[in-house]
Amino acid sequence: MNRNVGPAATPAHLAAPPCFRSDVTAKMAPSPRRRPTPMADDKTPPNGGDVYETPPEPKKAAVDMVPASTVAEVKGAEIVVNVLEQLGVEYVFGYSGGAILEVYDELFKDHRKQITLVKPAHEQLAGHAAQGFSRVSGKPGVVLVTSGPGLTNTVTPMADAKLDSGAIVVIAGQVPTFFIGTDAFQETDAVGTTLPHIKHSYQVLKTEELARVIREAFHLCESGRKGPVLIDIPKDVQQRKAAPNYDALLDLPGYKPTLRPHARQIEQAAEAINQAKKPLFYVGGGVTESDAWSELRELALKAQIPVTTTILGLGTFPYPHPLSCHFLGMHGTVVGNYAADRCDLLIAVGARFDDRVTGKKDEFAKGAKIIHVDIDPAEINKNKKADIPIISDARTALRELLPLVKTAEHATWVYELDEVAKKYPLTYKDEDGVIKPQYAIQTLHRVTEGKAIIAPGVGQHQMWAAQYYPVDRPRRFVTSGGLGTMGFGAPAAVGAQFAAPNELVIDIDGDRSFNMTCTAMEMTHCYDLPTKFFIVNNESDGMVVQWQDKFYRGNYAATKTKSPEFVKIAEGYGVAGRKITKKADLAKAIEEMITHKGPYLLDVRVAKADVYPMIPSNKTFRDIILDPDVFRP
Ligand SMILES: Cc1cc2nc3c(=O)[nH]c(=O)nc-3n(C[C@H](O)[C@H](O)[C@H](O)COP(=O)(O)OP(=O)(O)OC[C@H]3O[C@@H](n4cnc5c(N)ncnc54)[C@H](O)[C@@H]3O)c2cc1C
Ligand SMILES: Cc1ncc(C[n+]2csc(CCOP(=O)(O)OP(=O)(O)O)c2C)c(N)n1
Ligand SMILES: [Mg+2]
Repeated sequence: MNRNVGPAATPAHLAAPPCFRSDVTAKMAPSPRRRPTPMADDKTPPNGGDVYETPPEPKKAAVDMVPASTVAEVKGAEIVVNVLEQLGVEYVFGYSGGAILEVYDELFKDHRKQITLVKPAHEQLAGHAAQGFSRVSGKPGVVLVTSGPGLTNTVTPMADAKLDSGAIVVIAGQVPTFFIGTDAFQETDAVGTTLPHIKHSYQVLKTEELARVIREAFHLCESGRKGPVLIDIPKDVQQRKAAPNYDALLDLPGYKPTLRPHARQIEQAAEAINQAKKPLFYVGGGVTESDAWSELRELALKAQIPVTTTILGLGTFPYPHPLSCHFLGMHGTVVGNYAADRCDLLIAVGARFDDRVTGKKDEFAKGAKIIHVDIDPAEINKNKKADIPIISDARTALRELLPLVKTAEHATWVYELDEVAKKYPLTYKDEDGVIKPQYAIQTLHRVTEGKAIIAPGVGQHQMWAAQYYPVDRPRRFVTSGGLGTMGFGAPAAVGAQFAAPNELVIDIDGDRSFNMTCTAMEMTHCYDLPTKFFIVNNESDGMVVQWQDKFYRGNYAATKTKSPEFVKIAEGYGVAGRKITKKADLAKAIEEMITHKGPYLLDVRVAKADVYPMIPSNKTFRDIILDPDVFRP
């Protein structure tokens, strides 16, 4: 906190940079990953194909039917809730406290029927639940917290959403403007604290600005490359009255996501695809978020182009399928990684060449020409040089490619990959007498017929879930990829359940991940949700144990932990449950779990195992480690 700013300071002297204050025209803060638009060649015009996305018209609220000048003044808190209603918000995930009490009070007035507040045990859970909701529904998830600890507890979900391009809007209370800078009770510099972890943030210093700022925040959150947006609202701004202007124009001159590709780049890409002998689609979260999966399928089938996805792109292409190589990367399939290694054209769509995918960057897809379709220019050439960059929404780019790409067979290439897939399938050595974790997830997949929405924690179980619980549609594998946040699964599953109330939603969790956020069970009980918690319990931080075995002489520093009795904890939260130690009991127990009407926890005690295949960090496809119990050297 800046101690030079005394109590007498006016808001204009605050430490926050002007672009984050609502009393000046909002401008995009330069994101660390925002860089100039790269060009395919010097003939490409700047901002090739640039299209300004017109912000959606706000829905009219009853109060909005009369001109702003004649509208009675109302409290800021009322404006906040009115705008949320106008934007169609149905769920808000949050926890109350002094600095946000005004908004909570308004939200709970008798006439308010539209928005349900979902209250978890901790603000971190609110953030992950909002992300789970957003991933499954495609709409922004909304978080409402108090200042100080309420806000700081949401930093992890914001960082998580930032790395995975998740759409959450966090509305936080702040101490009154006249206390800002005084180390007041529960004061934190919300904008400063969260700066690296958000797409954009606001501190609203004038009640008159609230309506515009909230609408702008939602627009920023869900347009272009999605991402978390923070709105910090001092208490007196919530309390003061102003005439709401719900129709105020959004003023974002510096924010113009490029949604349509440049025609020349599309032509170049189509030509490269038509000439390629070994093309490969490498698709990620951008295809999920732009809902481009039907265009992807159409194009892949038309030109017989094999597809591999990242774990954030799971479900964008069906698996199993003759053209599917499932997912690639550190724990991806042999065939997915082989395909990336041997292709002559890599068509990356909405994927960001993350190191968990590429390993050693210089060696990744070394012999291939690269087409890179991404909505964020900063991603182009960031990790891997693109021969043909296409800055565009994935769906639009694929649509425009479709008529230009010729029907093709690529039979030799597809056959080659099929042979590799047959020779090196995803497999493990099963054993009687113990439950192998892979077997547990495979059995879950079989009994549920692969129909569930999955939200894993982080660790080995997450990778096995990706491998052995294939989903046939996007938005059904909700995971923390970039930040790898243990504890994500349980609250994200609850958020996903709100988005899909009639679907089977399962948190496939690790014992240690679940232990971090198992209080999420409280929400299932309080809001009458049927969410299931499937704990792959190896009584350890299994993923870390695996690394300690491989790289730290098996020195299990702080990674073996006796598990709590999760069934007893579940009981305390009103959640039914059962512990399974025998393989023979597993399938029946899963059936019991899914037929049970309410929430249910299955604590499955599994044997120690390693995740294979594995390409160690910063290594190449040639360094891939296969399961020694299956593929004997
Ligand atoms: C223990 C652990 C192990 C992991 N191992 C693997 C692994 O083996 N394989 C793997 O794949 N991942 C793995 N991950 C996840 C990994 O860390 C990354 O999160 C993931 O690979 C990134 O996926 P993505 O490239 O699809 O990127 P995302 O983070 O989903 O980024 C999406 C990209 O698409 C762009 N985009 C967004 N919207 C649009 C749009 N509308 N149109 C066009 N572009 C758009 C964005 O700008 C961005 O570049 C692991 C994670 C953990 C925790
Ligand atoms: C919040 C957080 N702390 C630490 C880590 C580092 N980490 C990654 S996986 C893992 C162990 C996960 O254990 P568990 O949830 O039981 O899953 P398992 O690997 O055993 O399947 C740890 C500690 C992390 N990703 N997130
Ligand atoms: Mg574990």
